[in-house]
Amino acid sequence: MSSLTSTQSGAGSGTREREDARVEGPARSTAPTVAHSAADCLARAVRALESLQEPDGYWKGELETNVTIDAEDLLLREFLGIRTAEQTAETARWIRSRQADDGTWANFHGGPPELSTTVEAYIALRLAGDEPQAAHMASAAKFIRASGGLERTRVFTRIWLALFGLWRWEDLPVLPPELMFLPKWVPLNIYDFGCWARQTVVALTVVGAHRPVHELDLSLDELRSGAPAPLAKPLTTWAGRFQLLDRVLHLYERRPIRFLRRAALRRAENWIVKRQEADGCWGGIQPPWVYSLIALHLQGYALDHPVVRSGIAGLDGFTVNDSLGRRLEACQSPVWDTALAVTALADAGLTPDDPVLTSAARWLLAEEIAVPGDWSVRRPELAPSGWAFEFANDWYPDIDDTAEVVLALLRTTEPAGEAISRAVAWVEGMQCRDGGWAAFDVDNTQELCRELPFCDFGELIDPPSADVTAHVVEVLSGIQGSGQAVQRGVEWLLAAQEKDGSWFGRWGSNYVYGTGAAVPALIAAGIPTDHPAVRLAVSWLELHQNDDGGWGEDLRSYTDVSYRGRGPSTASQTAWALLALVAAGERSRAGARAVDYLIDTQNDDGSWDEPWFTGTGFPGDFYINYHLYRLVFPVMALGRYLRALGPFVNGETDD
Ligand code: R19
Repeated sequence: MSSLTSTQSGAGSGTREREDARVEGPARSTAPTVAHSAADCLARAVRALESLQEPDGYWKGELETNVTIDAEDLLLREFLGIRTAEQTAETARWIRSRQADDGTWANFHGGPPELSTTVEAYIALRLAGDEPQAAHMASAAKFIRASGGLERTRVFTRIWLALFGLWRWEDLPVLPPELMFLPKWVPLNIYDFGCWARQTVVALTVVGAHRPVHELDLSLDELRSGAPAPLAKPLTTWAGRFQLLDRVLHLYERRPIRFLRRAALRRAENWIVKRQEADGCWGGIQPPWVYSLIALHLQGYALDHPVVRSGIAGLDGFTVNDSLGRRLEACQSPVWDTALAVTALADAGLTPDDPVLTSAARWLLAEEIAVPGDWSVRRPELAPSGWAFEFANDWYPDIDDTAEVVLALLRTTEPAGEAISRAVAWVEGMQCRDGGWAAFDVDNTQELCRELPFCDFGELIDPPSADVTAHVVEVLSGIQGSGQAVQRGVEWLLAAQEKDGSWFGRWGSNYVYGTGAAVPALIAAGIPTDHPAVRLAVSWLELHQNDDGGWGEDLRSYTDVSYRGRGPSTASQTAWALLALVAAGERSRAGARAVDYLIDTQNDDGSWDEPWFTGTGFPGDFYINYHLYRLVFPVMALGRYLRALGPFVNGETDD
């Protein structure tokens, strides 16, 4: 740890300007130069963040996930017959670069080997010409067989195998397109699924009805373990009953009612076509995009059909190509990144009329959604508004982004009153019946979706979460007339607090994220800093601070309680904890040590290294490394820390 603590020199200097940091002597090229103070550290980080703003006013950090996405990109291209040698070589290079020494692939940095991801990566490398005898392939195959082989992979992986004749369609769960006919009040209708799963499921009902096989010139026998299908679950469980239903559906699949099947496929096809976005994507995320392209192609849409053409072309906009190889972003986060960057820079002391902030606000205002989406199925009377996470995703604005965008708009002088009013009304209208907020839909809580044999990967529903509810409570607390919605939200949050004082993080990892969101929200809503819930949260954070002064939480915390609040320190997670401590009015050593951690670990370029994934797509199954988190959250936290210390500078600190 640096001998100069932030409170001694940073707060003592009382500076919070954006001017060039005071750097003693020339920057050393070997070891990073440690900032002299919190203010210095912040100034460097602010410059780094400002330098990443795009000319149009937005920010967009890379959204890193795992090689499943890259492998499936090659498989999609192979299936459609558009795979090129160059794409294949470049993607293969990236996939090989992510392989662990033991030959496996994980779903997140430092994570355990993951069977389905390893299988998909292996197939992609076989497409690229890597021979099973090669050492890196043989070690992957050994792991795959030892983990149960192809027989134990997730359903999505086996669907890909079936598409290439490497698995029998008969041995996959059935999800018939007739699902499209279930009205919205019947359990398991498509609107019971979270929107990401809904779009994926609709496309896959079409694919499953066609049962296409595109033979490959390779067998994967080296990946089979010979393991029998898992034993049937008892009929006393929903899983068991759905397995029985699945057997019935397999019989139906042999001779579906022709006119019904045709009408169902037509309905699914129209549903999909209607939801394609301006940039060619579906829902802004890879799974529905890829399966929708395959579904439409099977329905007779040729490669030069405008829908298919723009769908394929749009993938280029999600492709990163650099010295490490070619990879695909599973999703893109420009709206989210921009909202967070604006708030962070405002916290760091940029004035509300700073062109950096006003240009970002103008870009955000142009992204407001003006049309109804799937959310309006449950809220037909509610006027459209809100923001999506991505560049183009008008069908699926989300409440989390909308809350963060409004928080950002409130920090600039750019006139935004009308957009803010529309957004606030929309968010209030999207409150769930229990008082919480989910990401995309109202009361999307049908847990039976999770029991379908088809659904063994990812989250299937979108119930309210502490992090989204906290962001909404935080923004609505500053809005006149939102008192009742806020009060119900606060009650929801207080009830959702874990016994140990933390909150679960649904979209960020994990309890540090949830707690870092909930505490500032409760304080914004007027809960006093000496409230027992706040005190308990502070003690939980202090108890989980690492010796280096930072916080970190391993993603295994989603599946193993012993990892809760534990893991190597990262810049973003340290910042989340610091945000909570500052909001709670803490002046203990913990905050100063957190600042020291950030000072000590900052790079010369003002940012931080963060190979660890701190974002969550689906607890347990899918994780995200948001490349801007390492910068926006430290800027936000350091800015607030220095501001909170403002009245105390030149004097008393705990050091
Ligand atoms: C907060 C803002 N958020 C509320 C929005 C976060 C968006 C995160 C990006 C999500 O990207 C995805 C989404 C879905 C999938 C899937 C998937 C898995 C199972 C089924 Br069924 C359907 C889809 C796989 O990868 C994804 C990536 C931060």
